[in-house]
Amino acid sequence: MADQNTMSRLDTLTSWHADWATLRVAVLGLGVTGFAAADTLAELGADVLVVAPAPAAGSAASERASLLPVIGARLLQADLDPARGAPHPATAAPAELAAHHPELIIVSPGFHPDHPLLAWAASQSIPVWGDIELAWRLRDKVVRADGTPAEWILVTGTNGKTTTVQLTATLLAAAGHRVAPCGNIGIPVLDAIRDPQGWDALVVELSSYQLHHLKRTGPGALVPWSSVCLNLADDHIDWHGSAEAYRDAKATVYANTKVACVYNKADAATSAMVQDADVQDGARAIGFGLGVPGPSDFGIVDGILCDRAFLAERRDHAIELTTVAELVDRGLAAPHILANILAASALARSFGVEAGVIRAALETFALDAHRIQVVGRSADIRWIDDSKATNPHAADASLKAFDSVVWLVGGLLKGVDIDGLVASHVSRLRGAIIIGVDRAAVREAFARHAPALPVFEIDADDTEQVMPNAVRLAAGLAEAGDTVLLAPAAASMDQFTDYAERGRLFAEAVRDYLGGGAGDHESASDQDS
Ligand code: UMA
Repeated sequence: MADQNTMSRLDTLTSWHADWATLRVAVLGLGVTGFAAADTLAELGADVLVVAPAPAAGSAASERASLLPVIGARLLQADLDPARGAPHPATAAPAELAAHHPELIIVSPGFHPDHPLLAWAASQSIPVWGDIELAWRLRDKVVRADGTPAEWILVTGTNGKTTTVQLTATLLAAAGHRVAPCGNIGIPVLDAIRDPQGWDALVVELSSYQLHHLKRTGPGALVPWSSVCLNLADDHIDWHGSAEAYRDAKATVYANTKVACVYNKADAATSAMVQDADVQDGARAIGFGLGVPGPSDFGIVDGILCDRAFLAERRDHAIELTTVAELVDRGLAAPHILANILAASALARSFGVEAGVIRAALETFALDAHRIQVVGRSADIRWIDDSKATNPHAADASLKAFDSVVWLVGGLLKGVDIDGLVASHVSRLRGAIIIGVDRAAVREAFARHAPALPVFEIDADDTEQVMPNAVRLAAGLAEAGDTVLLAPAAASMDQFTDYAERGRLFAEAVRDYLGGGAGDHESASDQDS
Protein backbone atom coordinates (compact mmCIF):
# COMPACT_ATOMS: atom_id res chain seq x y z
CA MET A 1 0.00 0.00 0.00
CA ALA A 2 1.31 3.47 -0.88
CA ASP A 3 2.29 5.50 2.19
CA GLN A 4 2.67 9.23 2.76
CA ASN A 5 6.37 9.13 1.82
CA THR A 6 5.51 7.64 -1.56
CA MET A 7 2.94 10.33 -2.18
CA SER A 8 5.37 13.12 -1.41
CA ARG A 9 8.07 11.45 -3.47
CA LEU A 10 5.72 11.31 -6.45
CA ASP A 11 4.94 15.01 -5.97
CA THR A 12 8.63 15.79 -6.51
CA LEU A 13 8.78 13.79 -9.75
CA THR A 14 8.05 16.66 -12.12
CA SER A 15 11.24 16.64 -14.18
CA TRP A 16 13.32 14.24 -16.26
CA HIS A 17 16.16 15.14 -13.91
CA ALA A 18 14.26 14.21 -10.72
CA ASP A 19 15.09 11.02 -8.83
CA TRP A 20 13.10 8.26 -10.54
CA ALA A 21 15.70 5.58 -9.79
CA THR A 22 14.37 2.41 -8.14
CA LEU A 23 10.77 3.74 -8.12
CA ARG A 24 8.60 0.60 -8.31
CA VAL A 25 6.18 1.07 -11.18
CA ALA A 26 3.61 -1.23 -12.76
CA VAL A 27 2.68 -0.46 -16.36
CA LEU A 28 -0.72 -1.81 -17.45
CA GLY A 29 -0.88 -2.84 -21.11
CA LEU A 30 1.76 -3.48 -23.73
CA GLY A 31 0.43 -1.56 -26.69
CA VAL A 32 2.34 1.42 -28.04
CA THR A 33 1.61 3.35 -24.83
CA GLY A 34 2.69 0.62 -22.43
CA PHE A 35 5.93 0.02 -24.26
CA ALA A 36 6.79 3.73 -24.42
CA ALA A 37 6.07 4.07 -20.67
CA ALA A 38 8.17 1.01 -19.77
CA ASP A 39 11.03 2.12 -22.01
CA THR A 40 11.03 5.64 -20.55
CA LEU A 41 10.84 4.55 -16.94
CA ALA A 42 13.52 1.87 -17.40
CA GLU A 43 15.78 4.53 -18.93
CA LEU A 44 15.23 6.57 -15.76
CA GLY A 45 16.28 3.62 -13.61
CA ALA A 46 12.84 2.76 -12.26
CA ASP A 47 11.93 -0.83 -11.35
CA VAL A 48 9.35 -1.60 -14.04
CA LEU A 49 6.87 -4.48 -14.19
CA VAL A 50 4.64 -4.54 -17.29
CA VAL A 51 1.33 -6.37 -16.85
CA ALA A 52 -0.27 -7.43 -20.13
CA PRO A 53 -2.10 -10.35 -21.74
CA ALA A 54 -0.01 -13.01 -23.50
CA PRO A 55 0.72 -11.60 -26.97
CA ALA A 56 -0.24 -13.52 -30.09
CA ALA A 57 2.76 -15.11 -31.81
CA GLY A 58 4.25 -12.85 -34.47
CA SER A 59 2.21 -9.82 -33.38
CA ALA A 60 3.59 -6.34 -32.68
CA ALA A 61 2.84 -6.99 -29.00
CA SER A 62 5.00 -10.10 -29.06
CA GLU A 63 7.86 -8.10 -30.58
CA ARG A 64 7.46 -5.50 -27.83
CA ALA A 65 7.38 -8.28 -25.20
CA SER A 66 10.68 -9.69 -26.51
CA LEU A 67 12.26 -6.23 -26.16
CA LEU A 68 11.33 -5.79 -22.50
CA PRO A 69 14.33 -7.71 -21.09
CA VAL A 70 16.58 -5.71 -23.41
CA ILE A 71 15.37 -2.37 -22.04
CA GLY A 72 15.44 -3.66 -18.48
CA ALA A 73 11.75 -4.19 -17.72
CA ARG A 74 9.91 -7.35 -16.68
CA LEU A 75 6.68 -8.77 -18.10
CA LEU A 76 3.90 -10.35 -16.10
CA GLN A 77 1.46 -12.11 -18.40
CA ALA A 78 -2.06 -12.02 -17.07
CA ASP A 79 -5.57 -12.35 -18.42
CA LEU A 80 -6.76 -8.76 -18.34
CA ASP A 81 -9.93 -9.17 -20.36
CA PRO A 82 -8.83 -7.29 -23.44
CA ALA A 83 -12.41 -7.20 -24.77
CA ARG A 84 -12.72 -3.48 -24.17
CA GLY A 85 -16.08 -2.19 -23.18
CA ALA A 86 -17.21 -5.64 -22.03
CA PRO A 87 -18.04 -6.07 -18.36
CA HIS A 88 -14.90 -7.05 -16.49
CA PRO A 89 -14.88 -9.99 -14.10
CA ALA A 90 -14.02 -9.08 -10.55
CA THR A 91 -10.54 -10.56 -10.40
CA ALA A 92 -7.99 -9.70 -7.77
CA ALA A 93 -4.53 -8.47 -8.77
CA PRO A 94 -2.16 -11.29 -9.71
CA ALA A 95 0.09 -12.26 -6.79
CA GLU A 96 3.23 -11.22 -8.71
CA LEU A 97 1.85 -7.73 -9.18
CA ALA A 98 1.03 -7.39 -5.49
CA ALA A 99 4.51 -8.72 -4.64
CA HIS A 100 6.06 -5.96 -6.77
CA HIS A 101 4.55 -3.43 -4.29
CA PRO A 102 4.10 -0.76 -6.97
CA GLU A 103 4.40 2.81 -5.76
CA LEU A 104 2.88 4.03 -9.03
CA ILE A 105 0.74 2.57 -11.81
CA ILE A 106 0.86 3.82 -15.40
CA VAL A 107 -2.31 2.76 -17.21
CA SER A 108 -2.75 2.46 -20.99
CA PRO A 109 -5.68 4.48 -22.34
CA GLY A 110 -7.74 1.46 -23.42
CA PHE A 111 -8.22 0.20 -19.84
CA HIS A 112 -11.82 0.70 -18.74
CA PRO A 113 -12.06 2.96 -15.64
CA ASP A 114 -13.80 0.11 -13.78
CA HIS A 115 -11.10 -2.41 -14.64
CA PRO A 116 -10.48 -4.67 -11.62
CA LEU A 117 -6.78 -3.78 -11.55
CA LEU A 118 -7.65 -0.09 -11.22
CA ALA A 119 -10.13 -0.95 -8.47
CA TRP A 120 -7.34 -2.87 -6.77
CA ALA A 121 -4.95 0.10 -7.14
CA ALA A 122 -7.55 2.38 -5.56
CA SER A 123 -8.07 -0.05 -2.68
CA GLN A 124 -4.29 -0.03 -2.09
CA SER A 125 -4.08 3.80 -2.48
CA ILE A 126 -1.60 3.37 -5.32
CA PRO A 127 -1.63 6.48 -7.54
CA VAL A 128 -2.58 5.87 -11.18
CA TRP A 129 -1.26 8.11 -13.94
CA GLY A 130 -1.91 8.01 -17.65
CA ASP A 131 0.97 8.23 -20.12
CA ILE A 132 0.12 11.87 -20.85
CA GLU A 133 0.74 12.93 -17.25
CA LEU A 134 4.01 10.98 -17.19
CA ALA A 135 5.11 12.69 -20.42
CA TRP A 136 4.18 16.12 -19.07
CA ARG A 137 6.26 15.57 -15.94
CA LEU A 138 9.22 14.47 -18.08
CA ARG A 139 8.91 17.11 -20.80
CA ASP A 140 12.15 18.88 -19.89
CA LYS A 141 14.38 16.03 -21.12
CA VAL A 142 15.22 18.08 -24.20
CA VAL A 143 14.82 21.86 -23.98
CA ARG A 144 14.88 24.78 -26.39
CA ALA A 145 17.72 27.27 -26.71
CA ASP A 146 16.21 29.39 -23.92
CA GLY A 147 16.20 26.40 -21.59
CA THR A 148 12.42 25.90 -21.59
CA PRO A 149 10.67 22.75 -22.81
CA ALA A 150 8.39 22.61 -25.87
CA GLU A 151 4.95 24.17 -25.52
CA TRP A 152 1.96 21.84 -25.76
CA ILE A 153 -1.09 22.55 -27.93
CA LEU A 154 -3.96 20.19 -27.10
CA VAL A 155 -6.65 18.98 -29.48
CA THR A 156 -9.71 16.93 -28.60
CA GLY A 157 -13.31 16.62 -29.77
CA THR A 158 -15.58 13.83 -30.92
CA ASN A 159 -14.57 14.26 -34.57
CA GLY A 160 -11.89 15.95 -36.62
CA LYS A 161 -9.10 15.56 -34.05
CA THR A 162 -6.55 13.93 -36.27
CA THR A 163 -7.16 16.24 -39.23
CA THR A 164 -6.90 19.28 -36.95
CA VAL A 165 -3.71 18.00 -35.33
CA GLN A 166 -2.15 17.41 -38.75
CA LEU A 167 -3.29 20.81 -39.98
CA THR A 168 -2.01 22.63 -36.90
CA ALA A 169 1.34 20.87 -37.07
CA THR A 170 1.58 21.67 -40.79
CA LEU A 171 0.89 25.36 -40.14
CA LEU A 172 3.46 25.59 -37.33
CA ALA A 173 6.08 23.76 -39.38
CA ALA A 174 5.45 26.09 -42.32
CA ALA A 175 6.33 28.97 -40.00
CA GLY A 176 9.68 27.33 -39.27
CA HIS A 177 8.84 25.82 -35.88
CA ARG A 178 10.05 22.35 -34.98
CA VAL A 179 6.76 20.62 -34.22
CA ALA A 180 5.69 17.07 -33.35
CA PRO A 181 2.12 15.87 -33.90
CA CYS A 182 1.59 13.13 -31.31
CA GLY A 183 -0.78 11.46 -28.85
CA ASN A 184 -3.92 9.58 -29.88
CA ILE A 185 -2.95 9.91 -33.56
CA GLY A 186 -0.65 6.94 -32.85
CA ILE A 187 2.65 8.42 -31.67
CA PRO A 188 2.98 8.21 -27.88
CA VAL A 189 3.77 11.61 -26.36
CA LEU A 190 6.50 9.84 -24.36
CA ASP A 191 8.26 9.10 -27.65
CA ALA A 192 7.92 12.72 -28.77
CA ILE A 193 9.39 14.18 -25.58
CA ARG A 194 12.39 11.83 -25.78
CA ASP A 195 13.30 12.77 -29.35
CA PRO A 196 16.87 14.09 -29.09
CA GLN A 197 16.38 16.91 -31.60
CA GLY A 198 13.78 18.58 -29.36
CA TRP A 199 10.74 20.59 -30.36
CA ASP A 200 9.30 24.09 -30.16
CA ALA A 201 5.80 22.70 -29.85
CA LEU A 202 3.94 19.42 -29.50
CA VAL A 203 0.49 19.26 -31.05
CA VAL A 204 -1.12 16.60 -28.90
CA GLU A 205 -4.28 14.73 -29.90
CA LEU A 206 -6.01 13.61 -26.71
CA SER A 207 -8.76 10.99 -26.62
CA SER A 208 -11.43 11.06 -23.95
CA TYR A 209 -9.68 8.04 -22.42
CA GLN A 210 -6.44 9.96 -22.04
CA LEU A 211 -8.26 13.03 -20.74
CA HIS A 212 -10.11 10.89 -18.19
CA HIS A 213 -6.79 10.08 -16.51
CA LEU A 214 -5.53 13.69 -16.45
CA LYS A 215 -5.69 15.81 -13.32
CA ARG A 216 -6.69 19.46 -13.53
CA THR A 217 -4.61 20.58 -10.55
CA GLY A 218 -1.49 19.48 -8.72
CA PRO A 219 2.05 18.61 -9.81
CA GLY A 220 0.99 16.45 -12.77
CA ALA A 221 -1.57 18.85 -14.26
CA LEU A 222 -0.89 19.99 -17.82
CA VAL A 223 -0.48 23.69 -18.60
CA PRO A 224 -1.11 23.92 -22.33
CA TRP A 225 -0.24 26.87 -24.54
CA SER A 226 -3.60 26.59 -26.31
CA SER A 227 -6.35 24.01 -26.46
CA VAL A 228 -9.46 23.08 -28.41
CA CYS A 229 -12.45 20.80 -28.06
CA LEU A 230 -13.69 20.75 -31.66
CA ASN A 231 -17.18 19.41 -30.99
CA LEU A 232 -19.07 17.12 -28.67
CA ALA A 233 -21.47 14.33 -29.58
CA ASP A 234 -22.22 11.01 -27.92
CA ASP A 235 -19.34 8.57 -28.30
CA HIS A 236 -17.56 6.05 -26.07
CA ILE A 237 -20.55 6.13 -23.68
CA ASP A 238 -19.95 2.49 -22.76
CA TRP A 239 -16.38 3.31 -21.65
CA HIS A 240 -17.20 6.45 -19.67
CA GLY A 241 -20.50 5.23 -18.25
CA SER A 242 -22.53 8.31 -19.24
CA ALA A 243 -22.62 11.23 -21.68
CA GLU A 244 -21.85 13.56 -18.74
CA ALA A 245 -18.71 11.65 -17.80
CA TYR A 246 -17.57 11.74 -21.44
CA ARG A 247 -18.22 15.48 -21.59
CA ASP A 248 -16.37 16.09 -18.31
CA ALA A 249 -13.35 14.19 -19.61
CA LYS A 250 -13.33 16.28 -22.80
CA ALA A 251 -13.64 19.54 -20.80
CA THR A 252 -10.33 18.77 -19.05
CA VAL A 253 -8.54 19.82 -22.25
CA TYR A 254 -9.02 23.49 -21.37
CA ALA A 255 -7.70 23.34 -17.78
CA ASN A 256 -4.79 25.75 -17.09
CA THR A 257 -4.58 27.01 -20.69
CA LYS A 258 -2.17 29.95 -21.05
CA VAL A 259 -3.01 31.68 -24.34
CA ALA A 260 -6.13 30.54 -26.21
CA CYS A 261 -9.11 28.30 -25.44
CA VAL A 262 -10.50 27.64 -28.91
CA TYR A 263 -14.17 26.57 -29.05
CA ASN A 264 -16.83 25.80 -31.67
CA LYS A 265 -19.47 28.53 -31.96
CA ALA A 266 -21.90 25.98 -33.42
CA ASP A 267 -21.51 23.67 -30.43
CA ALA A 268 -22.72 25.22 -27.18
CA ALA A 269 -21.18 22.39 -25.15
CA THR A 270 -17.67 23.51 -26.14
CA SER A 271 -18.21 27.18 -25.20
CA ALA A 272 -19.72 26.08 -21.88
CA MET A 273 -16.55 24.05 -21.24
CA VAL A 274 -14.44 27.16 -21.81
CA GLN A 275 -16.64 29.30 -19.57
CA ASP A 276 -16.30 26.77 -16.76
CA ALA A 277 -12.57 26.17 -17.23
CA ASP A 278 -9.92 27.32 -14.76
CA VAL A 279 -7.31 28.90 -17.02
CA GLN A 280 -4.21 31.06 -16.61
CA ASP A 281 -4.55 34.84 -16.31
CA GLY A 282 -4.70 36.37 -19.77
CA ALA A 283 -5.93 33.26 -21.61
CA ARG A 284 -8.53 34.19 -24.22
CA ALA A 285 -11.64 32.40 -25.49
CA ILE A 286 -11.46 32.21 -29.29
CA GLY A 287 -14.52 30.99 -31.23
CA PHE A 288 -14.57 29.41 -34.68
CA GLY A 289 -17.54 28.88 -36.98
CA LEU A 290 -18.68 28.85 -40.59
CA GLY A 291 -20.56 32.18 -40.24
CA VAL A 292 -19.43 35.79 -39.96
CA PRO A 293 -16.91 36.08 -37.10
CA GLY A 294 -17.41 38.38 -34.13
CA PRO A 295 -14.41 40.04 -32.47
CA SER A 296 -12.14 37.26 -31.05
CA ASP A 297 -13.51 34.73 -33.56
CA PHE A 298 -12.41 32.90 -36.69
CA GLY A 299 -15.09 32.61 -39.39
CA ILE A 300 -16.10 33.03 -43.02
CA VAL A 301 -17.26 36.24 -44.76
CA ASP A 302 -18.26 36.12 -48.44
CA GLY A 303 -16.22 32.96 -49.01
CA ILE A 304 -13.15 34.32 -47.21
CA LEU A 305 -11.79 32.55 -44.13
CA CYS A 306 -10.84 35.25 -41.60
CA ASP A 307 -9.07 35.76 -38.32
CA ARG A 308 -10.84 38.41 -36.27
CA ALA A 309 -9.05 37.48 -33.05
CA PHE A 310 -5.30 37.93 -33.31
CA LEU A 311 -5.16 41.56 -34.43
CA ALA A 312 -5.34 44.75 -32.43
CA GLU A 313 -8.08 46.29 -34.62
CA ARG A 314 -10.44 43.32 -34.27
CA ARG A 315 -13.41 45.60 -33.48
CA ASP A 316 -13.65 46.60 -37.15
CA HIS A 317 -11.06 44.51 -39.05
CA ALA A 318 -10.23 40.92 -39.88
CA ILE A 319 -7.23 39.23 -41.49
CA GLU A 320 -7.80 37.07 -44.58
CA LEU A 321 -6.42 33.55 -44.25
CA THR A 322 -7.59 31.89 -47.47
CA THR A 323 -10.76 31.48 -49.53
CA VAL A 324 -13.30 28.69 -49.85
CA ALA A 325 -12.66 28.75 -53.62
CA GLU A 326 -8.97 27.92 -53.07
CA LEU A 327 -9.91 25.13 -50.67
CA VAL A 328 -12.43 23.64 -53.15
CA ASP A 329 -9.50 23.16 -55.51
CA ARG A 330 -7.67 21.26 -52.76
CA GLY A 331 -10.70 19.07 -51.87
CA LEU A 332 -10.89 20.76 -48.48
CA ALA A 333 -14.24 22.56 -48.61
CA ALA A 334 -16.70 20.17 -46.89
CA PRO A 335 -18.24 22.06 -43.94
CA HIS A 336 -16.57 19.96 -41.25
CA ILE A 337 -13.16 20.30 -42.93
CA LEU A 338 -13.59 24.09 -43.13
CA ALA A 339 -14.34 24.04 -39.40
CA ASN A 340 -11.15 22.02 -38.76
CA ILE A 341 -9.14 24.50 -40.83
CA LEU A 342 -10.51 27.46 -38.86
CA ALA A 343 -9.75 25.72 -35.54
CA ALA A 344 -6.22 24.81 -36.63
CA SER A 345 -5.66 28.36 -37.89
CA ALA A 346 -6.77 29.72 -34.51
CA LEU A 347 -4.28 27.45 -32.71
CA ALA A 348 -1.50 28.37 -35.14
CA ARG A 349 -2.23 32.10 -34.90
CA SER A 350 -2.15 31.77 -31.09
CA PHE A 351 1.43 30.54 -31.55
CA GLY A 352 2.30 33.52 -33.73
CA VAL A 353 2.04 31.96 -37.21
CA GLU A 354 1.51 34.66 -39.87
CA ALA A 355 -1.68 34.61 -41.97
CA GLY A 356 0.34 34.45 -45.22
CA VAL A 357 2.12 31.34 -43.98
CA ILE A 358 -1.25 29.68 -43.31
CA ARG A 359 -2.47 30.43 -46.82
CA ALA A 360 0.70 29.04 -48.39
CA ALA A 361 0.69 25.91 -46.22
CA LEU A 362 -2.93 25.09 -47.11
CA GLU A 363 -1.96 25.06 -50.78
CA THR A 364 -0.17 21.74 -50.27
CA PHE A 365 -2.13 20.13 -47.42
CA ALA A 366 -3.94 16.84 -48.19
CA LEU A 367 -6.35 14.81 -46.08
CA ASP A 368 -5.40 11.32 -44.92
CA ALA A 369 -6.80 8.13 -46.37
CA HIS A 370 -10.24 6.89 -45.23
CA ARG A 371 -11.57 10.43 -44.76
CA ILE A 372 -14.08 11.05 -47.56
CA GLN A 373 -11.73 9.47 -50.05
CA VAL A 374 -12.93 8.56 -53.56
CA VAL A 375 -11.94 4.95 -54.15
CA GLY A 376 -13.82 4.33 -57.38
CA ARG A 377 -16.02 5.70 -60.14
CA SER A 378 -18.33 3.77 -62.43
CA ALA A 379 -21.15 4.82 -64.78
CA ASP A 380 -21.61 8.13 -62.98
CA ILE A 381 -21.52 6.51 -59.53
CA ARG A 382 -18.93 7.57 -56.97
CA TRP A 383 -17.62 5.14 -54.35
CA ILE A 384 -16.40 6.89 -51.22
CA ASP A 385 -14.49 5.56 -48.23
CA ASP A 386 -15.19 7.51 -45.04
CA SER A 387 -14.38 4.58 -42.76
CA LYS A 388 -13.05 7.14 -40.28
CA ALA A 389 -16.70 8.08 -39.56
CA THR A 390 -16.77 5.84 -36.48
CA ASN A 391 -19.71 7.51 -34.71
CA PRO A 392 -23.06 9.07 -35.73
CA HIS A 393 -21.70 12.62 -35.46
CA ALA A 394 -18.98 11.95 -38.03
CA ALA A 395 -21.34 10.02 -40.29
CA ASP A 396 -23.78 12.94 -40.12
CA ALA A 397 -21.12 15.33 -41.45
CA SER A 398 -20.24 12.83 -44.15
CA LEU A 399 -23.83 12.18 -45.32
CA LYS A 400 -24.51 15.92 -45.47
CA ALA A 401 -21.84 16.26 -48.15
CA PHE A 402 -23.86 14.19 -50.69
CA ASP A 403 -27.33 14.39 -52.25
CA SER A 404 -28.25 10.82 -53.11
CA VAL A 405 -26.55 8.04 -51.22
CA VAL A 406 -26.35 4.26 -50.95
CA TRP A 407 -25.13 4.04 -47.39
CA LEU A 408 -22.91 1.32 -45.89
CA VAL A 409 -23.59 1.57 -42.17
CA GLY A 410 -22.98 -0.37 -38.96
CA GLY A 411 -20.36 -2.07 -36.86
CA LEU A 412 -19.78 -1.69 -33.13
CA LEU A 413 -22.14 1.04 -31.89
CA LYS A 414 -20.37 1.55 -28.55
CA GLY A 415 -23.64 2.18 -26.70
CA VAL A 416 -24.53 5.13 -28.94
CA ASP A 417 -28.06 5.59 -30.33
CA ILE A 418 -28.19 5.67 -34.14
CA ASP A 419 -31.92 6.41 -34.45
CA GLY A 420 -31.63 10.20 -34.88
CA LEU A 421 -28.96 9.86 -37.55
CA VAL A 422 -31.12 7.52 -39.64
CA ALA A 423 -34.19 9.73 -39.19
CA SER A 424 -32.43 12.90 -40.32
CA HIS A 425 -30.95 11.45 -43.53
CA VAL A 426 -33.82 9.32 -44.88
CA SER A 427 -34.55 11.83 -47.66
CA ARG A 428 -31.07 11.53 -49.19
CA LEU A 429 -30.91 7.72 -49.12
CA ARG A 430 -31.34 5.46 -52.18
CA GLY A 431 -30.83 2.44 -49.99
CA ALA A 432 -28.67 1.03 -47.21
CA ILE A 433 -26.44 -1.95 -46.52
CA ILE A 434 -26.04 -2.85 -42.85
CA ILE A 435 -22.78 -4.44 -41.70
CA GLY A 436 -21.32 -5.33 -38.31
CA VAL A 437 -22.48 -7.01 -35.10
CA ASP A 438 -24.91 -4.37 -33.85
CA ARG A 439 -27.23 -4.76 -36.83
CA ALA A 440 -30.51 -5.04 -34.92
CA ALA A 441 -30.48 -1.42 -33.69
CA VAL A 442 -29.73 -0.15 -37.20
CA ARG A 443 -32.36 -2.38 -38.78
CA GLU A 444 -34.97 -1.17 -36.29
CA ALA A 445 -34.09 2.47 -36.98
CA PHE A 446 -34.68 1.94 -40.72
CA ALA A 447 -37.95 0.08 -40.02
CA ARG A 448 -39.15 3.04 -37.93
CA HIS A 449 -38.08 5.90 -40.18
CA ALA A 450 -37.85 4.46 -43.69
CA PRO A 451 -39.95 1.32 -43.94
CA ALA A 452 -40.05 1.53 -47.76
CA LEU A 453 -36.28 1.99 -48.22
CA PRO A 454 -34.41 -0.99 -49.70
CA VAL A 455 -32.18 -2.22 -46.86
CA PHE A 456 -29.90 -5.25 -46.96
CA GLU A 457 -27.96 -6.89 -44.16
CA ILE A 458 -24.59 -8.58 -44.42
CA ASP A 459 -24.54 -11.35 -41.86
CA ALA A 460 -21.23 -12.81 -43.00
CA ASP A 461 -19.17 -14.26 -40.17
CA ASP A 462 -16.30 -14.46 -42.59
CA THR A 463 -14.93 -10.91 -42.43
CA GLU A 464 -13.21 -11.35 -45.80
CA GLN A 465 -16.65 -11.55 -47.38
CA VAL A 466 -18.25 -8.53 -45.69
CA MET A 467 -17.05 -5.89 -48.13
CA PRO A 468 -17.33 -7.90 -51.37
CA ASN A 469 -20.95 -8.74 -50.47
CA ALA A 470 -21.72 -5.18 -49.42
CA VAL A 471 -20.22 -3.72 -52.59
CA ARG A 472 -22.17 -6.12 -54.83
CA LEU A 473 -25.46 -5.22 -53.13
CA ALA A 474 -24.66 -1.49 -53.20
CA ALA A 475 -23.92 -1.66 -56.93
CA GLY A 476 -27.34 -3.19 -57.46
CA LEU A 477 -29.03 -0.29 -55.66
CA ALA A 478 -27.01 2.69 -56.96
CA GLU A 479 -28.20 4.76 -59.92
CA ALA A 480 -26.41 7.35 -62.04
CA GLY A 481 -25.45 10.38 -59.97
CA ASP A 482 -25.48 8.43 -56.68
CA THR A 483 -22.70 8.11 -54.17
CA VAL A 484 -22.00 4.80 -52.47
CA LEU A 485 -20.74 5.92 -49.10
CA LEU A 486 -18.98 3.85 -46.44
CA ALA A 487 -19.65 6.04 -43.36
CA PRO A 488 -20.46 3.37 -40.78
CA ALA A 489 -21.26 5.58 -37.74
CA ALA A 490 -19.73 2.76 -35.71
CA ALA A 491 -16.38 1.39 -34.63
CA SER A 492 -14.79 -1.36 -36.68
CA MET A 493 -13.22 -3.74 -34.16
CA ASP A 494 -16.08 -6.26 -34.29
CA GLN A 495 -15.01 -7.38 -37.77
CA PHE A 496 -11.81 -5.52 -38.66
CA THR A 497 -8.52 -4.61 -36.98
CA ASP A 498 -9.37 -0.91 -37.18
CA TYR A 499 -11.10 1.68 -39.37
CA ALA A 500 -8.14 1.69 -41.75
CA GLU A 501 -8.50 -2.03 -42.49
CA ARG A 502 -12.26 -1.61 -42.91
CA GLY A 503 -11.66 1.18 -45.43
CA ARG A 504 -8.90 -0.71 -47.22
CA LEU A 505 -11.05 -3.83 -47.66
CA PHE A 506 -13.91 -1.66 -48.93
CA ALA A 507 -11.61 0.00 -51.48
CA GLU A 508 -10.27 -3.39 -52.57
CA ALA A 509 -13.77 -4.79 -52.97
CA VAL A 510 -14.76 -1.74 -55.03
CA ARG A 511 -11.72 -2.16 -57.26
CA ASP A 512 -12.39 -5.88 -57.70
CA TYR A 513 -16.03 -5.22 -58.50
CA LEU A 514 -15.26 -2.49 -61.02
CA GLY A 515 -12.63 -4.65 -62.64
CA GLY A 516 -9.58 -2.58 -61.74
CA GLY A 517 -10.83 0.65 -63.30
CA ALA A 518 -11.45 2.43 -60.02
CA GLY A 519 -8.09 3.68 -58.99
CA ASP A 520 -8.50 7.42 -58.47
CA HIS A 521 -7.84 8.56 -54.95
CA GLU A 522 -8.71 12.22 -54.72
CA SER A 523 -10.70 13.60 -51.84
CA ALA A 524 -14.38 14.27 -52.59
CA SER A 525 -14.92 16.57 -49.68
CA ASP A 526 -15.67 19.56 -51.88
CA GLN A 527 -18.44 17.94 -53.82
CA ASP A 528 -22.16 18.38 -53.34
CA SER A 529 -21.54 20.10 -50.06
N1 UMA B 1 -5.49 -4.09 -22.56
C1 UMA B 1 -5.91 -5.06 -21.71
N2 UMA B 1 -7.11 -4.91 -21.07
C2 UMA B 1 -7.89 -3.82 -21.26
C3 UMA B 1 -7.44 -2.81 -22.16
C4 UMA B 1 -6.22 -2.97 -22.79
O1 UMA B 1 -5.25 -6.06 -21.51
O2 UMA B 1 -8.97 -3.75 -20.65
C5 UMA B 1 -4.19 -4.26 -23.21
C6 UMA B 1 -4.25 -4.75 -24.64
O3 UMA B 1 -4.37 -6.07 -24.75
C7 UMA B 1 -2.90 -4.25 -25.14
C8 UMA B 1 -2.78 -2.93 -24.48
O4 UMA B 1 -3.55 -2.99 -23.30
O5 UMA B 1 -1.86 -5.05 -24.69
C9 UMA B 1 -3.28 -1.88 -25.45
O6 UMA B 1 -3.44 -0.69 -24.83
P1 UMA B 1 -4.39 0.40 -25.46
O7 UMA B 1 -5.68 -0.21 -25.88
O8 UMA B 1 -4.50 1.51 -24.49
O9 UMA B 1 -3.67 0.81 -26.83
P2 UMA B 1 -2.27 1.46 -27.18
O10 UMA B 1 -1.62 0.58 -28.18
O11 UMA B 1 -1.48 1.82 -26.03
O12 UMA B 1 -2.79 2.76 -27.98
C10 UMA B 1 -3.30 3.88 -27.27
C11 UMA B 1 -4.58 4.35 -27.94
N3 UMA B 1 -5.58 3.27 -27.92
C12 UMA B 1 -6.73 3.41 -27.26
O13 UMA B 1 -7.03 4.40 -26.64
C13 UMA B 1 -7.67 2.23 -27.30
C14 UMA B 1 -4.29 4.77 -29.38
O14 UMA B 1 -5.48 5.33 -29.94
C15 UMA B 1 -3.22 5.83 -29.39
O15 UMA B 1 -2.88 6.12 -30.73
C16 UMA B 1 -1.99 5.36 -28.64
O16 UMA B 1 -2.34 4.95 -27.31
C17 UMA B 1 -0.94 6.47 -28.49
O17 UMA B 1 -1.42 7.52 -27.69
C18 UMA B 1 -6.21 4.51 -30.88
C19 UMA B 1 -7.70 4.60 -30.60
O18 UMA B 1 -8.45 3.77 -31.10
C20 UMA B 1 -5.96 4.98 -32.30
N4 UMA B 1 -8.18 5.58 -29.82
C21 UMA B 1 -9.58 5.75 -29.54
C22 UMA B 1 -10.24 6.67 -30.56
O19 UMA B 1 -9.53 7.43 -31.23
O20 UMA B 1 -11.49 6.63 -30.66
C23 UMA B 1 -9.74 6.39 -28.15
